[in-house]
Amino acid sequence: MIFHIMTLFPEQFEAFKQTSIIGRAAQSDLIKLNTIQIRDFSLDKHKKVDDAPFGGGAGMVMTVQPLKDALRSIVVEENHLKRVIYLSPRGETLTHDKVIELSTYDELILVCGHYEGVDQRFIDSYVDEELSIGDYVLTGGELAAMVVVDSVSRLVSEVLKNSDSSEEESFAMGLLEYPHYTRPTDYEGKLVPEVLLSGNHAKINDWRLEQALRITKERRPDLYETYIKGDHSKKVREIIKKVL
Ligand code: 9D3
Repeated sequence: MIFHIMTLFPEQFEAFKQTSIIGRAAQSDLIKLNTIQIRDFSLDKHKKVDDAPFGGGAGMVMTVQPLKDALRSIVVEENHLKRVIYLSPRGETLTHDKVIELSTYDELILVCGHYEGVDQRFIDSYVDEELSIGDYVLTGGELAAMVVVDSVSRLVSEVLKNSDSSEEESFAMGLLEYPHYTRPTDYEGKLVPEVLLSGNHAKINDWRLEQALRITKERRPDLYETYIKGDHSKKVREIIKKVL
């Protein structure tokens, strides 16, 4: 998968490139991260990329020309399925299902806005969808783009590893995770639950499901209600009844 990131701050992606799972996956050619400095495409003599909003108001708006030319400079491989995404507080919120959907593209073009945003005509002409990462205010789209790259690329790497761990995962399964323990068995008098030391894997799985149900019921009653309404085996229904 290839991620093209259009940004005024490509340097923000340097550490991310080297240390994230892309850092490792990129070695294996599974994931490529390509940053594009939007300012390089400004035809203005001072390399200006923004201007005052028509109609007045605070802040500046990114102009169409550098964005359009930066986008046109991106070469997408033949037969590759691509999608242009503008990171924006007005976008649909990123969820696990959306991450799965995005993982089906070959190339994602992520446009990071700054200032008050970009000229609406760029969005109307070139953007396939707008994405937000949640209801809080960031200073620009860069961190949001890194969230998209991280979540999508780890899924892509995992699928190609053919690992089943994604099915076990909380948002895939619809439950929050059970608690984890490692050495030592006694930390300042706080002991590891005995069942985890028993070696009885059927019992351990039941215990973990019960814990996951309890924590989900307490912290995410919305996820809990959806989960218990679903279809389950006799064993799982038994554990649900115990937690109810
Ligand atoms: C004054 C109105 N503001 C809208 C809430 C203006 C504004 C705030 C922050 C315009 C742009 C931004 C920068 N944010 C992003 O680019 C952004 C973002 C976010 O702020 N929250 C969650 N997801 C995203 S994705 C891109």
